[in-house]
Amino acid sequence: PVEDGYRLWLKYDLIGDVAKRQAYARSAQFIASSGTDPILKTATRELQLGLQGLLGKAIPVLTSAGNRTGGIVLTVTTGTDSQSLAPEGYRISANNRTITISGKTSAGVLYGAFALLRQLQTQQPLEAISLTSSPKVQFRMLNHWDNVDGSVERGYAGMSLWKWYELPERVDPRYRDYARANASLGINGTVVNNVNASARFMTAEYLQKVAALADVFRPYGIKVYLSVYFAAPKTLGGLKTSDPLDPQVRKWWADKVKEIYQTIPDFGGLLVKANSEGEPGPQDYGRTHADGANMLAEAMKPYDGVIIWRAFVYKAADTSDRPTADRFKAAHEEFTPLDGQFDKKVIVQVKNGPIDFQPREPFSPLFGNMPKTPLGIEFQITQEYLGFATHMVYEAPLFKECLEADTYVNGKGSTVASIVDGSLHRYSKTLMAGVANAGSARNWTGHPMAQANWYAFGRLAWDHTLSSEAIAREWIAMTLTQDRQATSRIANLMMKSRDIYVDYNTPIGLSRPWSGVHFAPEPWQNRSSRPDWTAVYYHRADSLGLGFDRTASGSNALAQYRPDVRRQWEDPKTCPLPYLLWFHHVPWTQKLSSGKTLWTELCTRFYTGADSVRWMQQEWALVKPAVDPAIHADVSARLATQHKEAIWWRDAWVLYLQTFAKEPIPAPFKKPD
Ligand code: GCW
Repeated sequence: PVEDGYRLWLKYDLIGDVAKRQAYARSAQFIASSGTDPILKTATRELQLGLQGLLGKAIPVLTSAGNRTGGIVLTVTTGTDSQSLAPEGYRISANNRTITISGKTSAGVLYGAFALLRQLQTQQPLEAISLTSSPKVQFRMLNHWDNVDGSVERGYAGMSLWKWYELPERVDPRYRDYARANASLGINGTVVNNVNASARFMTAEYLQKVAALADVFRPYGIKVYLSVYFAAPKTLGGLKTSDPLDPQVRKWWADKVKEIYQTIPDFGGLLVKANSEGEPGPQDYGRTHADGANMLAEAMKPYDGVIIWRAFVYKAADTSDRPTADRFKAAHEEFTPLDGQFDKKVIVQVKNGPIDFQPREPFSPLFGNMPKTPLGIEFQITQEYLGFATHMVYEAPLFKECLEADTYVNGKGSTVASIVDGSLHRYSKTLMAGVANAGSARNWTGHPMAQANWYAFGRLAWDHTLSSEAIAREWIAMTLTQDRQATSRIANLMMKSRDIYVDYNTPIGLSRPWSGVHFAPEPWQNRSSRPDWTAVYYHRADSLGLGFDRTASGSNALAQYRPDVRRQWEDPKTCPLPYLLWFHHVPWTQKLSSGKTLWTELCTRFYTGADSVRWMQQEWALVKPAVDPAIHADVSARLATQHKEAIWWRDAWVLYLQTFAKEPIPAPFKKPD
């Protein structure tokens, strides 16, 4: 059959190397697993399924190994050797010709089973295997921005995976494959509806539908969560208000949460976008984000669930009524005064950067500045600002750049990751969320290479210390090819892809050069109902120069960072080039740390960026013999589109900026494409 990408990284094709296969088969003569725990059963079945494909034969499942050796034993144990494990961690060890996968919980064993399969998929030896791994973050979640009508906000891979009109009676088999893919990465929660939420998800009718999904996900250790429409008490409940301090409103939510748990006993919790981009919220009644979140936390009190409250806020007034107003500063301004006021069930979910998932942003200054409030991080896997599903952008380096950034809140080494994983401020809850890129497209993500972004997000949510390149190589081996040369070539391509995109799209700290569509180049766009919904608000090009002054002479957003960070970034000479125009309005003819003037550096980036896509095409052409022909052709075609669009980006920016810079395009770049 034609390879269509449906199987993602769970292909389990027969291992071609006979000697290797036989060696694996000697270690996997049987699986021993007992008990009726549904997640343990899943672990057993997944292992059996994977091994059958990889080894080309059925592996018997026994309830106990007895005195047999040469098999794989799955065991949930609280014994001494699992003591150092987190609840969902696993240990894989080989002893006396027996491989044991153990965990404190059945979920741990499930993750161990997938980890063992990964060893085979990437052709690692099994004989002396010894792996211990615990997730660094407790809530590892996908956020779907999926709507009732089947559309997906910022989704580029078809329609929603969830067929609300068929549920709960018809349960698409695909839901299970979705759960398998997530469980294989350790993802343990999914918010199934858009944060721009429809109140309909709070109706009995929709809760039944969501319950049917929860039934599918449960044996994979995945809990469902829902986004809520804050004004539901009014629109759905018929109350006069949705004021979080109103007793009737509080009762409405308490009853609603009770109803949810009657329908979905292991429901994960609620995600809230409030007073952001027109969504209702507690501020509509003069209350704070903490008032709103705490009201929901109170309703959640009898249950295990959590309240995840988003910090993605920027009031329109912030940009007009104060001379130093700056959207960059909004979340920090609204949320840091509330530190310590949130109920312990609440996690505040913060986007990685201060603006909005731009191709390159500095880390959000909220990280480090709310020591008493568990802050989760929200990344965007779907490529809203990264070329939709046509550009190849491997996102792990973007995620890592943020996670490894040093906030200096407790001195050197206070990385964003150390805040998110709870180690720095001893958070009681930790969370990493990714806005999903999966849809109804047969291959889930539209761009075949975008599967790697789902994969990388999941792997990093489990262990943020993994390197982007190691994750890329793993994914390539499991998904595309085992050819060594081709693997290196593709990994190299992936590793460079994000910088290439930034070069032709938003180099040196430019951002948001578009209006509504979020992709077409419109750096000239200057009209909107709000200034911060125009492109010119962000780049501030004028006859003198380019960039947003966020130093003390400008909006002073830099004051939200610790002195060690601020000092480096507030001096244009020491500010890293990739962030320069985020913080400085730089004269066109100013010499940069690269030795080039701003204008020449910009042209260099735009032109080499677009040229590099041609390089990507050439590199991809070279791996043709090692990759499935259908996938290869698909990616080739998308790269051709990417090249064409990279030139659009380059030309739109360069010609527009030239009207201010009044400088010629440097000679080496004046060549036809
Ligand atoms: O920038 C915006 C996106 C919106 C999204 C919003 C958010 C869900 O363009 O589509 O709405 O971010 O994160 O809430």
